[in-house]
Amino acid sequence: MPAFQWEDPFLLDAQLDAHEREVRDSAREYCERALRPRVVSAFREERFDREIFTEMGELGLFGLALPRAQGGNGAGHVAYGLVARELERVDSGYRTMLSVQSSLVIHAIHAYGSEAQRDRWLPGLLTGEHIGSFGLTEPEHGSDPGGMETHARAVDGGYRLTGEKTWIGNSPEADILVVWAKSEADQGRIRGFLVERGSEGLHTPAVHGKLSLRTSLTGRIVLEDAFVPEANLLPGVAGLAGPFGCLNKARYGIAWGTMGAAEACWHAARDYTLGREQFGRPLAANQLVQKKLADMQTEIALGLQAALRVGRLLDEGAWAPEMISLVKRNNAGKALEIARQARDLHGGNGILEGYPVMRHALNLESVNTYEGTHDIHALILGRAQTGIQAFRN
Ligand code: TGC
Ligand code: FAD
Repeated sequence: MPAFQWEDPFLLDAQLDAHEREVRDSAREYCERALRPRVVSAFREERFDREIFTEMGELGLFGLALPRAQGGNGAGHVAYGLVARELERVDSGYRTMLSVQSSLVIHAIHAYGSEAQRDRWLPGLLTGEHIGSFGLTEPEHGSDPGGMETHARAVDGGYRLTGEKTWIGNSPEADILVVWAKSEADQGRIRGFLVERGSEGLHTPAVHGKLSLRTSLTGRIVLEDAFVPEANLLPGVAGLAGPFGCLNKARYGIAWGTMGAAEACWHAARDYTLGREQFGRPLAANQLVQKKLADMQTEIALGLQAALRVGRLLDEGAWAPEMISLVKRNNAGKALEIARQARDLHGGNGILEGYPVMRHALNLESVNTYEGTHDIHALILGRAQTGIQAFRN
């Protein structure tokens, strides 16, 4: 009988193929060598390091789920998830960079773009030379993006876009912004537009004062009659299925990423409680503490298996969006709870920046909210099993 591996209870590693392990190991080496040393100061200073994009690009991390014929790595959805897990083990902000660039922007152009748009934008996005951004959320329309007010008016040679997007990852530095807007020329249906940096009428101020995800940049997209040429309309999709098609990919990656953050917190809590003594013995010798560690181990082992299962189904083309809602919701919520518990187990030290637990807990507050809040995914799952939508009257 094989010995129980406490840190990998269901032998996840043995369920990966050699290429997936290779991708995971190279991402882990990069994260430990290049990201971990800068994360504490980057979070403290709310510092966005643009070169992280080219570093990730050099490793081929942005094209993992894209076929080789399209310039991608062809490694598949599980490899992509494994990389998200490694990045978020260091900081959710670094995984956010991957999610936005890869799932929300590269996927949008790959899935819905013309040949010319793919040729023009994908190479630079895959290397990280170009940074992408994805504008769906508006100040008055977050969980209900179908209510968006941003609209496109057809003019000679293209469109004029007016409106405002907020909470947009990377927008202040982005070279290309995928903006979703209602097109007057298309009976008000939602269409995707590629808005280029430097477009007249485009402004992308940063959102400051975040107490969460401080290593990644968040901003607004303000469009004041901004001109977008006809050639920059994404031709392959109309309606909310467009942005949701990208969100499926990103939400799936979050299911893996959050487990990386949770593992970091669990391991930190185990190390800390083994090392610190109170009442003459290690904290880890107390039943209450061991129960918390066992709960963390259990939720992480289950969450990783679920993410792996959905990844395999994505690769096989046998998935449904609700599966992704289930794992995004569960894993983000469980990771947040684990981070809070780990912070508690560190006592007063848990609030110091030298320990990772408070930073992870703060980050996971955002992760539990973006890409569909915990409760919105509950409503998606509720609708699927009752046939009744409970979002609106
Ligand atoms: P509903 O009537 O359900 O659907 C409208 C149309 O969309 C289609 N659809 C999907 N297609 C593909 N995948 C999915 N997951 C889909 N969900 C819906 C649907 O078939 C329909 O198509 P059609 O052709 O019939 O028009 O839409 P609704 O307006 O009732 O929406 C319901 C709800 C609440 C589920 C939805 O609006 C929702 O998911 N809200 C959450 C919003 C959200 O997730 N925003 C994310 C913004 S981006 C972000 O947060 C990036 S964070 C950065 C990072 O990842 O790090
Ligand atoms: P609201 O929709 O106002 O929700 C507030 C609360 O009400 C939540 O608890 C919600 O669950 C609840 N609620 C809403 N409707 C219902 C209902 N019908 N029934 C029950 N409860 C309900 N968006 C992008 O487009 N691109 C990005 O790159 C991006 N990056 C982000 C980065 C960060 C750091 C953050 C915080 C957000 C980002 N977002 C982005 C936006 C994100 O997707 C939204 O914040 C999220 O969808 C929730 O919308 P909201 O903030 O407007 O909250």
